[in-house]
Amino acid sequence: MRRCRVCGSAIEPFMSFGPMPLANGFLRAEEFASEAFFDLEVAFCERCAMVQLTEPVPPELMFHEQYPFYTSGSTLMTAHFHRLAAEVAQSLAREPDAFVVEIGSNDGTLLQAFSSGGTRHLGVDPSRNVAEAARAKGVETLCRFFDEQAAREIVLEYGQADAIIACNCFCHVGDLHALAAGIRALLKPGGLLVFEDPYLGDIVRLTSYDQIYDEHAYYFSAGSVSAWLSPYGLEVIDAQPQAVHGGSMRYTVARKGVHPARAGVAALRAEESRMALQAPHTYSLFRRRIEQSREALRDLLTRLHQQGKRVAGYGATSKSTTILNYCGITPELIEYITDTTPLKQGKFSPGAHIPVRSPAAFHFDFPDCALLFAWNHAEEIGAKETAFRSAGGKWIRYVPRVTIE
Ligand code: DWN
Ligand code: ZN
Repeated sequence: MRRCRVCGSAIEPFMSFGPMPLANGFLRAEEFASEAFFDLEVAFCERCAMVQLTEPVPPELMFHEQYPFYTSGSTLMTAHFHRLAAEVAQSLAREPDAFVVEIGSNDGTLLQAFSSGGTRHLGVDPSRNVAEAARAKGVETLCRFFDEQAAREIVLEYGQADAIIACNCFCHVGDLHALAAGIRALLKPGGLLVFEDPYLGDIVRLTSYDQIYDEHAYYFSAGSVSAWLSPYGLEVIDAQPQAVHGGSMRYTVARKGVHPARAGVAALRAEESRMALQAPHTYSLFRRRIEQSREALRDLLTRLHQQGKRVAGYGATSKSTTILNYCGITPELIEYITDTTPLKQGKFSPGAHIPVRSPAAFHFDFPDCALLFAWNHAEEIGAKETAFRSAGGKWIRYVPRVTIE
């Protein structure tokens, strides 16, 4: 029997995607034979409401010295993180010698705003290549996984933190108890934790099931976050929806009773009741919509192939690994995927083995259609790919439903 990794209750998966490779396991042809696969199954806990993977993949396999995702790859995301940094900096304006820690600091995109202003800061990230990119920007970075032990060592060297920030990080941490114990140890009594992750309500509403992959071990809601943090003496005091990454939630957390809760928390809890995020039938319906979305996408790609149309993927995202493998999309249906990340170019996509090429290949000879795997960056990509549209190119999207236009 499987157990909820937050509250220990028995859980059953509501959806199985079958065997999946590492979402960011871009590989060379000579590595195909040794590629590892893991069962991707997702469950809802009726007691604490946490939606979670049933079999988390060992973190060292996912986060290492060749982690191919760089936060700075999107201009709009960079601007988003600079705005968040400015907000946190403002809240710390009266703190003498404030200390800010970012967990999952990647290439230092957010902390750079603090380092350039001379604020005491520390990034923590287990992936060596991105940690080194951050250091090269002047961002002080500790290259390791964050847990209670790491927190205690940071406190010994720097003292407790006035603010802890984590963006698109906590949902990646398999052991949420080690994480919460670390936060409790690191946060100053009056300090604030601000974290954001893809929001379960948006994933269910938009059927954006491609957010479900090995690195995302949890899909948070206000209800499940409160159930997780409460035993550690922590409470959510604000929740603000964010448009980024196809719908994220920014939670502000403090020690219980230290700061008053703001209106955002009650509003979100009411919205979660309205959406029935605490009810198991919501997830059976979600599964049915996922299956329908798969059929619609396969039908469209098969039809385009029969018509002799050339289709390329746009953005070799982690999310695309779920789509490609769950929908059984082969290099016959998608010729290649274009992506700006040098670490992915010249390799093949995990599992489906579709070649990844630079944007130059896309611009040199536009395909008839582009399947937008990086749909969460549609605004930024649409603005720079106007020539593709002018040449008659069509975008295929699958969130919130399969369309071609
Ligand atoms: O949670 C996570 C998020 C924050 O980032 C991680 N688990 C891993 C990663 O997920 P992802 O790979 O799904 O993220 P993105 O931001 O949707 O990836 C965009 C991809 O598209 C990158 O490989 C860069 C590429 N790209 C591009 O080729 N042209 C992106 C933009 C904006 C572009 O114009
Ligand atoms: Zn639970």
